[in-house]
Amino acid sequence: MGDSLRNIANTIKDLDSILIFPHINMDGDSLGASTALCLALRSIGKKSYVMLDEEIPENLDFLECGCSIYDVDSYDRFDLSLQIDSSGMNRILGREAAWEKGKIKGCIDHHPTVKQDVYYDFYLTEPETAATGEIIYRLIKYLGAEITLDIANCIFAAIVTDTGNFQYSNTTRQTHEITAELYDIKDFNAKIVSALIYERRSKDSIMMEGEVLSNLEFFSEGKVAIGTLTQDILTKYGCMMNESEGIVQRIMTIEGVEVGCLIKEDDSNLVRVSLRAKHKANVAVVATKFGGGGHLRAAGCTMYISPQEAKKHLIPELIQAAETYV
Ligand SMILES: [Mn+2]
Repeated sequence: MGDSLRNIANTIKDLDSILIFPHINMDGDSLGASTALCLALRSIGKKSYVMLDEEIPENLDFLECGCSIYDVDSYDRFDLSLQIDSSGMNRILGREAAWEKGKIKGCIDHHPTVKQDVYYDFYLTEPETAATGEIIYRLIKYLGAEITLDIANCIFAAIVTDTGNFQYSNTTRQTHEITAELYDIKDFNAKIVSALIYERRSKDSIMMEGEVLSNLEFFSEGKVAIGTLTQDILTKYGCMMNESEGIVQRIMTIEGVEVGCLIKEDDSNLVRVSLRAKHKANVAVVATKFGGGGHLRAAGCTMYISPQEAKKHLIPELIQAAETYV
C-alpha cells in the first residue's frame, strides 16, 4: 500500500540529509531497521541519524552503531524526516520538534494501517511483511548501498525479533530468503547476534519472569492466559519494564493457550497490554477496542486504569477472541 519502494529509493537518492525515527518503546525491528538504513545512507554520502528520545534496551545496545542522536538543536533542517516501523505522531512522542525539521516527511512500515494524523509526502506499508527490516533490506539494495556486516547484523536482529526466531505466523519465504542472503556477508554469524539479543539476561530478570508466570490466570478452559507485571514485582527484583520482553511469548508456549495477555503496570493508572494469539484468534480487534492496534496475532494497547480494572475489561474480550476464530 502506498508508494513503491523503488520510487521511495529514487526520492531518497536525491536528498542529502535524512533523520530516521524508530517508534517509542523501540524494539529490535524498529531500531535494527533504522540503524541499517542510517548506515547504508551514510555509505552513499548522505548525512543521517537515528533520532531517539529513550535509552536503548541493553540487549539491543549493539544496534546503535554510532547512529543515534538525542538532540538535533544544532541542525536547522533535514531534507527528510522518516518514520520507521510505525506511523502517527503518538509513536514518535517526545521527538515532535525534531520531526518538524524534515522538509519532507515519509513513512516505511509493516503495520496494517497508516495513521492519518500526520501528513506524509510518501509512505509504504506492507502488512504481509514480517519485519520492517525486510523492507529496509530491499530499500538498501535499491539505493545501491553495500550490505556491510553491521547492516547485516541489524537486519538479522530486526527479523529474528519480529518473527520470534522465525516461529510467528508472519514468517514468509521472503523472510528466509533475505536471512539466507545475510549468510553471504563476510564474518556474519547468526549465533553471535542471537546470543547478544537473547543470552544476556540477568538472574533477577529471570526470577521476575518466574513470579509473573507462577501467577498466571486462565480462562475459557485454558485458552486464555493472563499475566500481570506490577511495579511492586519490578521493584522486588530490581528490574526495568523493558526486561519483560519475552514474557508474553513464554505464555504462548503453554499447550492449549490460544490467546495470551500480559498486563504491565507502567505507572499508577497506566497499563500497557501485550496481546498474542497462537493460530486463529484475532487480538488486533481487542487492542483496537481499547484504543491500541497491531497485527492479527500480536497487538497491544495502553489503558489509563489500574491493572485490576484493565483485567476486568479485558477478560470478556479475550474470551470472545479465543472463541471466535478467524
Ligand atoms: Mn516491526
